[in-house]
Amino acid sequence: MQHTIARLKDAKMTHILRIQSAALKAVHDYMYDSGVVQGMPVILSPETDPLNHPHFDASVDYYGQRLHLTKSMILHKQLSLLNGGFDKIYVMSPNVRLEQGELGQTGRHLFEFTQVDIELKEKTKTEFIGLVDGMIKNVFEFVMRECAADLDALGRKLTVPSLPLKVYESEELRSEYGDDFETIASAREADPFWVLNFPREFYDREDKQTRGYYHNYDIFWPEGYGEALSGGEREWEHDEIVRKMRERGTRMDAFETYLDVAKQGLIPRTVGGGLGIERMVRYLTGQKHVRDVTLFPRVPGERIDF
Ligand code: ASN
Repeated sequence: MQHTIARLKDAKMTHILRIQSAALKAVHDYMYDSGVVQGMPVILSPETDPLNHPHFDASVDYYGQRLHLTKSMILHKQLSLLNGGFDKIYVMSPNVRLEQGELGQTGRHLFEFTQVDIELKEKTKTEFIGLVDGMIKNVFEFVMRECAADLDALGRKLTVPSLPLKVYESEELRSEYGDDFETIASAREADPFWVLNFPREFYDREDKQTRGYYHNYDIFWPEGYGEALSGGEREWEHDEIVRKMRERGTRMDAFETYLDVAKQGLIPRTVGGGLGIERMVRYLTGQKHVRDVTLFPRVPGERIDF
């Protein structure tokens, strides 16, 4: 409990929260000006992102139905674009991912966090990259203008990234730096940068001609801060989705409605991604761990006292 009290009383937290507020205002204003409508978060659902990596179950039984805490709103974002009246949506989406304890050390993981989750209909990854480049620039400009005193108090110097942010192929970085290319490139770059093609989830579109090439991407923060956003163009064809679920051993009965919509050929063709808010604030404020920018941090493997 003493840790929690000390963190809540820490003057540093005031600067961090002011910077976070400015960053979030810049995100909302940019989205509004770009015609992206805001949806509300889903917290419990029979269907959620399966996450293609080991983690613990976080679900409850409610009136005989198994409901999962949201791991990401990917599937809901996609289906929300069935509406013909808008073609861009974002959600400030809380996610619960009961990660294994080792991830508590990365500085980037909380088992409860929030992402700005964005999805665009009938757009390409190039258009998504352009939109997010602009959002990041807007955040830096606004935070640097509004929060100069807070940044000073934290001893943090920022520079507005030059656009377009650099884009690398993951293979290109792997051949230059080896398997740990994410860490090495993040430590070497001066501005945030994009990396394309990470074989990952069933919903990220795999190239039909060049099997194994994924039309997806991550953004990395520089100075060794690591992953900031992940996303991609999405699969929309039922048979491709089923094939990839089988490859990953995904339980198809946990995606009944999604697969039903896919079978009817109704999954919209979309592209999107989610940017971790705590990770962005950690970078902007120059803190060591996402726990340092969070009032009530949930760090993998650690007991929560409040
Ligand atoms: N938000 C991510 C996306 O849009 C998914 C995730 O967080 N796993 O691709």
